[in-house]
Amino acid sequence: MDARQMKIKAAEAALEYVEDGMRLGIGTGSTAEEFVRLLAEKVAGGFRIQGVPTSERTARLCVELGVPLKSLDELPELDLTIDGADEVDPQLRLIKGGGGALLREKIVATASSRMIVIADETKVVDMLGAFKLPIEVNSFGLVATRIAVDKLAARHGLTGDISVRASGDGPFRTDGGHLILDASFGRIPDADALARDLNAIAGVVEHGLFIGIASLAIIAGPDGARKLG
Ligand code: ABF
Repeated sequence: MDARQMKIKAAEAALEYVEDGMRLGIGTGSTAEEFVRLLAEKVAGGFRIQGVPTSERTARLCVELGVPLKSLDELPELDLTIDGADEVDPQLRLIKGGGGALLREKIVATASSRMIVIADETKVVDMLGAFKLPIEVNSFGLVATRIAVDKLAARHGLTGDISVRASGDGPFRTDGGHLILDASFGRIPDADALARDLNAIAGVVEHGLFIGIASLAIIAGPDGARKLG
């Protein structure tokens, strides 16, 4: 089974949790896109859901495939969010944001009664951190924010490069117009404390540590999909 087939397996399993009439947060990334394709087939078959996308990219795909969308302001309380992740640990802590959508993903996920992660088995880790931690920052005061993040990392015993994510010949900009720092911290022994401390830095808009948000992860491997959590 190749990577795409594994993503489809995880997406198929997640679809089992989607009930007719649900208010659904819809995630970003290639695994979430497989979920959207399957969801669109259910909608074409008469399934009534209302979706809230976590990125402009996801919104475009949903419109293209006929998945009905609302804004989060129109649907501020969601039943379920289905989204991908870059890393998943045994306590269902996540690193997300490789696709640059972490702020809206976290806003939508935390507006939902439940969040289910869909991922292939390459995302499962014993400890978060091999994947660079995305930190969404305001462009105002970027240098000061980067110094504050560096100092915070040192207090947590973390070292490693912290670089501004690039796109083409300039900095990457999120849907919200912010920049992203990718921090190569390596293994993060206390992700909960790091998440709390990052939130205290004024220039940090959001970070990719999703702690206590996912209630289930559906992990697909060569032998099919399994549940974590
Ligand atoms: C998105 O899913 C991002 O937070 C994360 O980076 C991405 C994972 O992408 P993929 O499913 O393509 O591996 O929600």
